[in-house]
Amino acid sequence: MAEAALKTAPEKEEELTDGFNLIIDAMKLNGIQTIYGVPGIPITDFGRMAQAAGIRVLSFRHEQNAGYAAAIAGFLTRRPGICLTVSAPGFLNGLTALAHATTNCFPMILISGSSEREIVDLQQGDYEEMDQLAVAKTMCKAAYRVLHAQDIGIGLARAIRAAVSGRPGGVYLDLPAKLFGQVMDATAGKKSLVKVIDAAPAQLPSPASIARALDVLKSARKPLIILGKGAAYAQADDAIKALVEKSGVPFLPMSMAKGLLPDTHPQCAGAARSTVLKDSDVVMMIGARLNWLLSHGKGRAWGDAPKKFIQIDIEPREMDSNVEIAAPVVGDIGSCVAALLDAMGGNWTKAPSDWMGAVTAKREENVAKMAPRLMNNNNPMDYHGALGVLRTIIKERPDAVLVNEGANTLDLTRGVIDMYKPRKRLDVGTWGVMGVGMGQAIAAAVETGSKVLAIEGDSAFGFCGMEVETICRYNLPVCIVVFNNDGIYRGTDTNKAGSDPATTAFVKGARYDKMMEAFGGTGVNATTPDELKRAVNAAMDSGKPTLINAVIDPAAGSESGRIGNLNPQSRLKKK
Ligand code: ADP
Ligand code: TZD
Ligand code: MG
Repeated sequence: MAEAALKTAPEKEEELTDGFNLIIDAMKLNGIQTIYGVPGIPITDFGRMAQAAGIRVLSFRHEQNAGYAAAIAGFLTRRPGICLTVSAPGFLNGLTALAHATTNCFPMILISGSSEREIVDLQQGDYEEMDQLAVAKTMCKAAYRVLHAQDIGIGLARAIRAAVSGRPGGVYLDLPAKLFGQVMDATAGKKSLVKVIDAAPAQLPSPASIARALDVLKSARKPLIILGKGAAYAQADDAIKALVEKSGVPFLPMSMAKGLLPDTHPQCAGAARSTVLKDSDVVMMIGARLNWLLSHGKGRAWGDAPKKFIQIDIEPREMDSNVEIAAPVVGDIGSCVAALLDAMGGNWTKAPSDWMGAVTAKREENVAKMAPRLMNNNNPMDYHGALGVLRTIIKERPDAVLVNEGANTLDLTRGVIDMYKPRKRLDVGTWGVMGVGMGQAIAAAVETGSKVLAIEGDSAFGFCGMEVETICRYNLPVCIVVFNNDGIYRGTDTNKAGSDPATTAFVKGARYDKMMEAFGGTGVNATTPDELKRAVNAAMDSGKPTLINAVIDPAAGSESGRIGNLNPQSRLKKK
């Protein structure tokens, strides 16, 4: 009946709408203000119409970067970031980012146009033919296809809800070419739209789980709180601060949770990481998983002393995933932390002060050890000399967003640069994926209006570098610093078997700053910490798109940065 209604020629007076307009109306109804994507058949006109209707449509040079932008927009806003692509190849280019969003628990919707179902399903060779829905299903939290204009409202509502409710993640929405032009009665169309009410409902923890968690915490002599990016995502900043301070427990921020409480907070154990992992007896995880980034909660990094884990997470299946969880607290972080605070009451006894004292002593020792290295004026620059000046620049500009990727460039930046505010540090996330930098920088500028400093390894930058044109085109306040050490980890490798360059070495003395100049931005070549400081300060003050080629000693880095132990040879040796 629906098909017939669509095909019948409409009566003259009847007001009509179509798939294009219904998708736009459904997006606007649900507060979607920004789309990140790449145009082409069958979504070019849709992009134009969305832009004309007041949605900001940012055109990228590659879908993967648009996808990374959408993924991090989801992290920053708690609303699904939208990535829009063409069919098969464009869809596949976006898919890496969709899987990345799912892995990192960021809400995102990948919307791809697709080819004619009848032709695709008979594999008759349509333009950009692919069964995209089937491919997407294994990579994301949910995947939907809309075939009829009157289902657009429901389709988008399902996608939004799936992305943000429970554990957030990536959702695929398949829109076949034919859908866009489908015509229907405008009044019926309007009625078919759905405004999603309470898309991510609060999930309250059970009172018993709260009591159990506090019993375990009370029993601790050396407690530790680990804050993960789920805690940053939850935007329960004040409650988390109150819990940490009321408990008197040292806290360790995971990479993207840095700044949730300032790294300079007296209870921050960031600079005493190995000590607190080894010596703690009770560990409370808040929005962090015991995956490879925490050595799965066992082994040498965690020491020999028995440990009890308290874990706060919205996903019940996360509990006991790697080790036994003594006190699982399942719910959204805002509700769980509020319930804990409430149950702690007015006269909670703080964690033993000798423990906090020991952590502070270790932290001060480590900070003092690093200080002189950060002030070195070596020529060529090493990582510490360069990071010493960037650390001050972020200290002076705590509202700037720091984007960071690479190997040594990532690990050393994370260790050296203190963060002061929540959700200001964006990086490679759970996978350690290279190429997220430019997408993240663009989305951070667009979603927060803040200035962005992107510290990029030269290899990492190569995965997404063409987006400097996008940054210039939209005139975004992004300053990129490429740590140019002529290669992956180091620029000194040689190939002993032939005349090809070594697999990890790049063109020596490359000038990435020229790439920015090609599109009208500012390019600077910096060979000393002083030059670097001057150039970054100028860029952060002016907000003009800038790329600084920071020349780093090719011999300064180490293989795989801080995770060389995960290379197959090292793993074999360990066994
Ligand atoms: P990190 O890498 O920083 O350790 P992970 O990505 O491993 O962090 O862990 C994030 C965790 O946070 C996930 O297990 C996810 O289910 C959880 N999470 C995300 N949002 C919320 C929320 N609002 N409430 C509770 N848990 C959440
Ligand atoms: N491809 C993707 C998508 N992600 C990856 N993590 C890698 C490849 C492997 N890889 C790393 O894990 S780090 C890295 C690669 C290629 C680049 C390191 O070089 P860099 O940083 O120049 O970015 P440093 O400062 O030279 O270590
Ligand atoms: Mg490098």
